[in-house]
Amino acid sequence: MGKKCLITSALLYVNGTPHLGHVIGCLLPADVCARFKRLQGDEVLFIGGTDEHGTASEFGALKAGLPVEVYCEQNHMMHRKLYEGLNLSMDYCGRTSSKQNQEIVYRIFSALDKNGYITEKTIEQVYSIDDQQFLADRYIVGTCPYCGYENARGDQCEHCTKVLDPTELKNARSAISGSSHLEVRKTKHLFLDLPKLQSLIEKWVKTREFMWPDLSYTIAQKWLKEGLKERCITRDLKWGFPVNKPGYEDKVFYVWFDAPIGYIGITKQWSDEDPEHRHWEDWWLKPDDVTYIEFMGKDNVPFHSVSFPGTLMGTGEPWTLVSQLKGVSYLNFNGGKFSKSAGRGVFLDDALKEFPADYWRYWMMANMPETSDVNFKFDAFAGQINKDLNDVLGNFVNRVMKMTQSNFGLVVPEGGALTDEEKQLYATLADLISKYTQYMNDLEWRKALATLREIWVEGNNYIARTEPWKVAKTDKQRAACILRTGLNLIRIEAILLSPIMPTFAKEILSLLKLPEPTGWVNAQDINKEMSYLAPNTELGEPRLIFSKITPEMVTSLSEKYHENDVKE
Ligand code: B3M
Ligand code: ZN
Repeated sequence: MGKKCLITSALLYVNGTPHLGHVIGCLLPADVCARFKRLQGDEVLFIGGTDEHGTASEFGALKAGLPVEVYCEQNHMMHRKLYEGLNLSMDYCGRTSSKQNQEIVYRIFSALDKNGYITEKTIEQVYSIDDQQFLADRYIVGTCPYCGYENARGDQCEHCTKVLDPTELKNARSAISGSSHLEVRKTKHLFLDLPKLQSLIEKWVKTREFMWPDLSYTIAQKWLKEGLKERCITRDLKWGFPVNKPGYEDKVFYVWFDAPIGYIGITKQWSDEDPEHRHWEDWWLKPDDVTYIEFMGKDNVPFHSVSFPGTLMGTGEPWTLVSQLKGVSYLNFNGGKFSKSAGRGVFLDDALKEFPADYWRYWMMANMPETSDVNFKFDAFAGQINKDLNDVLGNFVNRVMKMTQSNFGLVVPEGGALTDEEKQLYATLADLISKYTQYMNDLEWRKALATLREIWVEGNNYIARTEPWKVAKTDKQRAACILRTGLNLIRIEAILLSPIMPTFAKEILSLLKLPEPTGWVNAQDINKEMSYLAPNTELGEPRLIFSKITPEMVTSLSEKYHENDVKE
């Protein structure tokens, strides 16, 4: 086995259906990375799951009329099914509410407390007498003092976007029961002393300067420059882990405290299923053995680059800290955020009904919002699928297969020596493959995909230049060499594509009667790679792999998903 590589995708809130924005931000790039690293021979552990605690789940359960445990369990299963539909190769999909996570949360909290990084403070908070509970800011609704919107939330008015304090709202009421029987009460809470951890965190972040992409590093620096503030890590709620400290038994840990620790808790869930072979400590407490890569949307970067590492460092134990941290901007729909309540966007359940998972996977990886937000449009989606996958890649595969079949039957043609034409192609391929591999390693997705397309274009150009359909009439040997070269290139293209489009890559390989790939392509050894398929090896029957998305489909999808509806 190669190096140990731990990969985590942000844990999505269990309430609500995942949408394309979630997929692009964390689930998909984490999966592509995991598949790529496995092919490179690394020992990969890909961990994901659902983030379950907090008011959002309590509220969701209430609306669904279910006990919160049942609600979370059902939604967790729903997420799991969709992840399978998207073909995610997670080694374990767990839950932040698991008993294993509770164990790790207690262990980490106790160490922080013992080391003097936990402080106590009394704060004022809105209490709903009818709901018999304190309300988080966003669960207090009322009229916005700035724009008059009647359903403004206590933390922010969705209508005019002003950030609010719940005490500013007029006609304030509980979003849970609608009751306006509210009062401000004093309550004692625990805080993580981030100011005390600041210099430790700063020193560590500095070591990541050349490992994290700019976007992540800049966000971390911005937070550190502003100066870290103490962060409240407990809540007056019922749904969460009860705080393991005398005097706080009726409170639970804040969802953002136990969520990132969930990566460890979920690894322990995985490990507990087969304790003889799996040891979660090998991944989390032997940092020198492990490279740890995290994926998330940019709003989650501060928690992962600053507070979570700070939490782990404060314990004084040698926890594995993130090596590469990939945060990306947003995917928007019709110019705004995806929102189920506003009926805006394409949610994963629908997406998987409209097109094969791999079409989505390809488009999203090729259009990753790495530098700025990206807007989803069905016509652009269709345009790219039709051009890149059908006209370029699919066309190459199909032409080479068909010409081989008609001139030589269903076998790899024999004969013909390599010419300068092939030698030049090999050199170009070696260069592009090593670039592509480097971009994949650096998590530079757009550049990686652009390079992959260059490889496809090279293939087409080679066939256009060498004209095997003409040559076959006069020089069978030469045609054999060209088509054998083409067939070997199909194999390479399929392997390079497989982290991104695993199902279609497998289909393409099946045309060559080859199994799923088990290793990456070695650019240094291009001669060997390009002669993998020996003369006379049997081939499968040619068939079209990709299909086009018609303009009529685009129009109907655009209408169905209200892509261009005018917003109020
Ligand atoms: N649940 C936010 C989100 O779903 C949050 C991520 C937690 S990662 C540990 O976008
Ligand atoms: Zn407002």
